[in-house]
Amino acid sequence: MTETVTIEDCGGWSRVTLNRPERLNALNEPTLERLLAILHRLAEDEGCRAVLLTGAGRGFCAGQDLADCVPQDGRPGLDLAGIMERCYNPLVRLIRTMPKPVVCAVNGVAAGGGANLALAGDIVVAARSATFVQAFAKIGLIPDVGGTYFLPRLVGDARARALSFLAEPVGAEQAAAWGMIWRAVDDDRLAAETVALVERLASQPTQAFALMKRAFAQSATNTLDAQLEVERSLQGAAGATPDHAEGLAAFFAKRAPNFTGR
Ligand code: T3D
Repeated sequence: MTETVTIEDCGGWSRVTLNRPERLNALNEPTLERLLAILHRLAEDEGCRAVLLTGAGRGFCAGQDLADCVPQDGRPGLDLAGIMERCYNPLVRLIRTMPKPVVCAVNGVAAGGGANLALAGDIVVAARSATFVQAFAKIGLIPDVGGTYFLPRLVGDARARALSFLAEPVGAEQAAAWGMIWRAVDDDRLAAETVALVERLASQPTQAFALMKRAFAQSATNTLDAQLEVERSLQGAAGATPDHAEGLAAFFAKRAPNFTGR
């Protein structure tokens, strides 16, 4: 049986691929459960120091599988609040809190929850032909999967509202120019560039990255004073890591550091 989400151990990092290309990698509940299980495993795996999330075929992810939303044979359609509680919200929280970087390689259209799944990544790189569309209004829904949180913070309130109300696609270059994503690259360079990026991240101080994620998570709602206190506390933890000692030793020895992720 073909898995709807595949995982490859690439030696120090892992590639996770959404794999329902005939549905533009739309997410049904078994797919979401498998994605969650894989990411939980990778979050715990100390041998995995970075994660690459991408899609098979011509799309990154078309969001919720809408076939499951339609009432059929006397069965009601999907309980939207329920699947958010069971799957989507834990997925966003997990990506944001897992103690290693998650890079999203957006290989094609990212729509609805698929767009916001991409934006949950720590670094988002998209193929130049990829588009991001807050498709929700077209089906009478509101942006979810973190959309109403991520979008205003990334692109500002005016653009967040227009993107949500109009449900118009944004191209990768525009998304990069607006600061919605890190970078747009030529389609035929996406795989190589994101692999190089994840390999680089996987050789860096993983504990410091985990602590950075905690600091950024808190900065969204903190005052400057509160955030300075967060930085003080987390820097204390970073300063106690072997990778900090290695970074210092490498600096004074004028050599490249050999970070172990501890
Ligand atoms: O709690 C909750 O609210 C639940 C969570 C919700 C989060 C959400 O994600 S809600 C939003 C769901 N997603 C959408 O509304 C996007 C729907 N798809 C589209 O608008 C378009 O397909 C795209 C803009 C993504 C791409 O358009 P295009 O023209 O490149 O491709 P296409 O021909 O529309 O799609 C290709 C196939 O994928 C097609 O199937 P077919 O005709 O070849 O058999 C299409 O039906 C299928 N597909 C695309 N998106 C979905 C899908 N099938 C099921 N669910 C989809 N979301």
